[in-house]
Amino acid sequence: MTAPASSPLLAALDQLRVAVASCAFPLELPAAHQARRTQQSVTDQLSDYILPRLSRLDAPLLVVVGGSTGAGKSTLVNSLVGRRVSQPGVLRPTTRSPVLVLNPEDRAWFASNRVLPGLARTTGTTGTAGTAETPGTPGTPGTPGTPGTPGTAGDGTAGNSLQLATDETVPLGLALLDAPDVDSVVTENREMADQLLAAADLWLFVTSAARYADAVPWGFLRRAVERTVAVALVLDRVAPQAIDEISAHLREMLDEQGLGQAPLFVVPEVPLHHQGPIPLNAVMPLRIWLGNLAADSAARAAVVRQTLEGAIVHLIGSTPSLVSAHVEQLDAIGRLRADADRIYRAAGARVTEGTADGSLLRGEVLARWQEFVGTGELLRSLERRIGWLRDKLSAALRGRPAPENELTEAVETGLEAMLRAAAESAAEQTSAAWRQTPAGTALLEQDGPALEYISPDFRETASRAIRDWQGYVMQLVREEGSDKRSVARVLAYGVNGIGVTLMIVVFASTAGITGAEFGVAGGTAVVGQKLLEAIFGDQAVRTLAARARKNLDARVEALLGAELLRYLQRLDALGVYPDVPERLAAATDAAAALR
Ligand SMILES: Nc1nc2c(ncn2[C@@H]2O[C@H](COP(=O)(O)OP(=O)(O)O)[C@@H](O)[C@H]2O)c(=O)[nH]1
Ligand SMILES: [Mg+2]
Repeated sequence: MTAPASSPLLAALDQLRVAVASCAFPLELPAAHQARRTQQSVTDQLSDYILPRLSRLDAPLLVVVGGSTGAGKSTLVNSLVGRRVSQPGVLRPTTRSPVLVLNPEDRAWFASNRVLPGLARTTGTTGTAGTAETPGTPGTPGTPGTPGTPGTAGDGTAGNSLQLATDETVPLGLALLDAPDVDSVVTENREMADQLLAAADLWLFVTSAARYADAVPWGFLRRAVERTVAVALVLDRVAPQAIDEISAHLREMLDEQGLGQAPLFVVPEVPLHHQGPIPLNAVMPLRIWLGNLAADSAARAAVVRQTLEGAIVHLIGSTPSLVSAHVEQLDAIGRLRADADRIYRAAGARVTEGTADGSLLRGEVLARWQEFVGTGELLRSLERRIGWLRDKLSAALRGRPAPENELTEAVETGLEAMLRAAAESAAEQTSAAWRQTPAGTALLEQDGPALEYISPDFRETASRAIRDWQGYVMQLVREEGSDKRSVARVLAYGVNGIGVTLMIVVFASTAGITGAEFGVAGGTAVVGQKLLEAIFGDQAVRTLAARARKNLDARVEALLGAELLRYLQRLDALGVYPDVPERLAAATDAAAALR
């Protein structure tokens, strides 16, 4: 086999890796948990095994020795090598850094970060032959709670590291990795075992006479079958008189599970001296088999091809579940977004309506307006005595010490209260809508601004927006008043008085201007309407009112839009992108076509 460093398949799988990495499952939805695991295992499988292996098909074979606690893995590795490279013993369920034993000439390949790039390499104490030996501890497997023991092989705090041990006895082209127990009580160990087996070209699965029927190892073996990983088995620690019976039973089980073709080596249990090695003759068949495999490049290539193809097929088969889990996230986010959008749009519409239908012409605003134009009396006599009213009005506008300022303030207060009520109710409704799902609830409870309430600076922002609008209305009046025909009258009534009158007219623009049904609000505004018409003419008043209204609507929309944005930002921050499913599906198809 050659080294297709830039093969199309390699490029396609690298694309697939990128696409898989761009999937995101931040919301707790039904498929999320499994999808995160699948994403992790697919990513690991690509970077730990498929990509490095595919880029160097002729690289040394990685044989991972796996199995349950106490099966005899470490002892077996030590016995095959002929010295203690990995610490045996089951007394210390600590995090262990697995030991990789290899021929010194294969060192470059495994020392580089091409294989298992996530694991740092350590070399034990001296970096020469015998490095992984445990100084001063033969026969004393140590006590729990001494993780600091210097130089303890295969032990210690470096959970995410790989310990390299070189030895001439390891055949060139083949490395043995003593993996943590697949059923370790330490989670990190189990996960590490999982990751290492996923990086193997060949599983050397060790089981013991006492444990060969256990469920956990069989779970692993089934996975190997599923992915067509090359597997060889060692039935370890069998009492010599039970060898026939137990190996026959195990063979039967292997047949049933689709592993009938896997080589099986039986190692009889013999008394060991201080956790020492198994006598050489007991491991000789296995040692010879491994040696032959290492020496036969065609056999090695066949093992690689089998495991690699199985891994790629499995990988390609697992991306649809990632696509659908990502779509599940997108759908949930879409619903949350739609809830927030709908509620804030409705709130905006309510404010727009409320600032036009006369609702604002109540309470303080109404009182100030009446004070501003005179008395309620004036309103009642409006229809008959419009000319007289105009005189009275102008007197009122000129004669009083700026009552329009109080009216302007009342308008600001009234408008601010209306906006705030709308924003408060929208925040309440949106959080209630989000609370209906666990995913939405989790989002609300995330760190950050409390979304159940309006923004802390809402009142201030709203007041500023209203004052800016009032300033805009005054400016409109000033501009309109600069016209020769009206300048005198504008001066007579005062820009502020006319401006605030225009506001009142805007607030009743759907409520009475058309005439037929004057409520209090309509009647109230009609006075202003008549006044403005007298100053500017009907057409100009209509235009002014329309411009003032448009400007107000835009400000309301901006204010509520900023409130809504807080929710949308929280959704955006999840990093679930809509183009991912398509890209992942395309990358999968591309890889599948090249396989
Ligand atoms: N008598 C005997 N003891 C063994 C044999 N293999 C392993 N052991 C002991 O069983 C314990 C666990 O072995 P170890 O190699 O650490 O198993 P691992 O957990 O699979 O790595 C150690 O105390 C070993 O000395 C064997 O063939 N014969
Ligand atoms: Mg061990």
